[in-house]
Amino acid sequence: MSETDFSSSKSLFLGFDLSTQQLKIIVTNEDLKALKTYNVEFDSQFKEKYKVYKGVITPGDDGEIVSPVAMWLDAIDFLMDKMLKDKFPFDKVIGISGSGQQHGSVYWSEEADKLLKNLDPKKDLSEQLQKAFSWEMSPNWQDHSTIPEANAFHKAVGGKENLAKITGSRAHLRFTGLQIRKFVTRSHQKEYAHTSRISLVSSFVTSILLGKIDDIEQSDGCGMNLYDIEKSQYDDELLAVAAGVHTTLDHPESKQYQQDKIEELKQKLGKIKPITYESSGPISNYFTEKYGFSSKCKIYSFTGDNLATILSLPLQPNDCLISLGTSTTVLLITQNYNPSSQYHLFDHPTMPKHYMGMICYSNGSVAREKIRDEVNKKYEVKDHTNWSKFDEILEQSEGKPFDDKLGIYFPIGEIVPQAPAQTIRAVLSKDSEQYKVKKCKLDTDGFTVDDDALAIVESQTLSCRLRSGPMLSKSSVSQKDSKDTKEYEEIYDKVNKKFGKLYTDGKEQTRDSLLARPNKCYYVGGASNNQNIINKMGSILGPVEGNYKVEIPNACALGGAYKASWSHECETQNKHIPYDEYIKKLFDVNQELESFKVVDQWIEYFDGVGMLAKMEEELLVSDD
Ligand code: XUL
Repeated sequence: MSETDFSSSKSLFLGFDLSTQQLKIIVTNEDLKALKTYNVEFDSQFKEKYKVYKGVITPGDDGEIVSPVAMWLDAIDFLMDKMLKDKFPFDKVIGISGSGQQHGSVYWSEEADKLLKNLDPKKDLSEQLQKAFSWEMSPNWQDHSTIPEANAFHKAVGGKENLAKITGSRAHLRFTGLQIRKFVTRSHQKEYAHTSRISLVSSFVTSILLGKIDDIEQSDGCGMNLYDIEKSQYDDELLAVAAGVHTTLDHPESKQYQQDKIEELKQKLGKIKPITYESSGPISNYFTEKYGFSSKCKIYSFTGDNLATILSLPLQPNDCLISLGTSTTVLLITQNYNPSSQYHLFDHPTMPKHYMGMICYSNGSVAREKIRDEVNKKYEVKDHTNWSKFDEILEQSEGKPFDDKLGIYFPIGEIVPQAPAQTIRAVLSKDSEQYKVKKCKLDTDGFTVDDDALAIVESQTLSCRLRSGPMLSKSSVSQKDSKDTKEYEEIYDKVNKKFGKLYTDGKEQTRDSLLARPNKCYYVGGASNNQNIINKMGSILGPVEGNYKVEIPNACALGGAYKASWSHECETQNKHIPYDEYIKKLFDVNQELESFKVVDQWIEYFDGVGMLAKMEEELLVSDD
């Protein structure tokens, strides 16, 4: 891309994405048009210097996975140098925002403030900030060295459901609070004493850009297991756990000592920056002098990568973004704070009083591919990676009633529901109005390999439906179309009569959660290119406003750039512009969203809903 592409734009915005394996910067203009993406891969540039593999270091065999902080500093300089060589017009940039991998933490030393303030543009960041960290590493989200800490967090508040109620998530090994407890009590006691502040990866990058330590952004702060989402403040009991001074776990020497340690951690974490469009300040001299940024260029708070992803689309309440990669991830927007240990809720990064729900499944495409291989074996298709036969089975089922056969396929242990690797199949038998979910084996009760192909797509989708229901805002359907309410009421009664009360992850599915329908469903990632798979998913999920297939290759970086331009516009108009309205303009004009029609079988699939809920009760479960 040549200079002229930038020259036709009056002002530019940058969206950063500091992820595990690379740093990316996307450039957008005042019309939200993405003009260019720059990136640096850590392994290809810094393998020698930092000894990383896929961006991380695994020091031992205790599950510890870390990234060198100095490598990220080198990446910032490297990428900006690259832009400079490309004659990128830094002076046109008026706003920067972005995303960082979630949960990772950076430990600043007592000298950090001074060093950040006095950065010399003639030198590199990593060289000057060598002494700015009390620990030179940052725990990565793949770290799983904190099992004792997870137990401690659950114990402190009476279990995982209670922790999810307070913080939006049960204890996850990667969550910052657990990492901090390990740092304080097990791995780095001395370094903790010399830690002036703790940043998340997102606030670490803004601190560098601002030349001063920035506060943690509220929505990313929900990934710590420390922040009480409903009260919008840190939870003192959880801070006590993280600081290693919890009354029953750690038996601190006195109440005063405990209080002092909680306060100390609060100071190190600093304030949580509330959801806002207001900038955190101008970019620092280091960047204006070294690269030619304008001193008017403003830094807006960065957020977590999943949170930035939802900013790349005009998502409204009850919209779902379903990412079909190796794993399946569902991201949705809701105004309903209904937490569960099986999913995550975060504050929404731009829409106050809205939340982002996130469900992460480990069994996604690999599980489907295993069945595809079996189907190909049966039909003697030589190329086992060919999807034609699998697709044909799905295509033939289109619009046909649910066939009362379902399977749960977990070739690897599953996160949601938390369960070890296993496969179960079942048929729904109806003898004189009595419905029974009867477990069966392959090639018994008429269950064939072909049925597996359909059943895996159905059960994966039904699981999303069962678990997103409680998160979607109440009565999303009945508010939209009151004439349907009676019909839906009857459906609910029927389901109740057939299956009795339904439970998901130990919680009763209410009338509202079962009848909640998504507004729009967006499909992204590898398997969203398989039209048969997403047709089936769409017909089961039954979004009232339709199904869309989207391709957003740099979603997190783009979400960051959009956040910067939205913030800038709000600041210019001096008012909060609803985020979805602001970026919707782009999609209205460009019609970039590809909608597709499906046969809506939301009602018919209530039998599938009932079946899956009953089958999940029979799953082998794994402990925490
Ligand atoms: C989310 C999570 C990952 C990282 C990836 O909870 O841990 O998606 O954010 O960068």
